[in-house]
Amino acid sequence: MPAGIALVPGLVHVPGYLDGAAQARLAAELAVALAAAPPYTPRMPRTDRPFSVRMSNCGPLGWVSDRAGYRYQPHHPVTAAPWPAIPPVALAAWEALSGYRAPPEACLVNLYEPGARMGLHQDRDEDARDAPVVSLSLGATALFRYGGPQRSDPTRSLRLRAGDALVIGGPARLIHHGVDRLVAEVPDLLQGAAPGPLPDFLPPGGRCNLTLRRVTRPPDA
Ligand SMILES: O=C(O)CCC(=O)C(=O)O
Repeated sequence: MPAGIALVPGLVHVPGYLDGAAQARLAAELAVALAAAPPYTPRMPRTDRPFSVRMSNCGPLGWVSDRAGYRYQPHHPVTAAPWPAIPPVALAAWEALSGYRAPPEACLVNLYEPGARMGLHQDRDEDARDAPVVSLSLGATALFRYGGPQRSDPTRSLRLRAGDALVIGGPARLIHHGVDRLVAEVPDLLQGAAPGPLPDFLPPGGRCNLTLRRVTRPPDA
């Protein structure tokens, strides 16, 4: 795995994992995927309240939420079309960072406008919890919050910037985490490229996060 910072055992931050050129390639690949699987507004189970984040997915399975609950399904909840393939740049990140023996099956795409947030939660709808979740960020910086396996565990925050990767695995696989808010920052010139035009799917000041997940247990080798 490329050098990263272990924030707690199993939670590894790799700042600037994607350089400017790789971010641009991923954004171009995602633009094609999102044209096939348009972002939509998921709703909370039971309350039916809308998320502030818009979502889409790539891969054989996609994570969805609606009044009936959270689940993975092979098709888009609005268009009913199968999800498009996982972008090659994201697949390469999984191969480099996950240390897992099987490919990811879902790539959840979260789109944040300024003002959007994601409450503290665990990623626990996957059967293959021995696989990590691998996160990649594009666009604006997020104030990411993480705690422990118990909701009441103390939390800390971390700035996730464009190009950063975060691996949530091992003893950290079931930590609570979320996004408090986006943070307006001067673009970080150390990321290797001048910031280019925002891809069409990102509003001004917006952010895109991808999380790659293995959902089903792979057959034993
Ligand atoms: O946007 C992020 O960095 C966090 C995304 C997240 O927590 C999730 O997709 O489960």
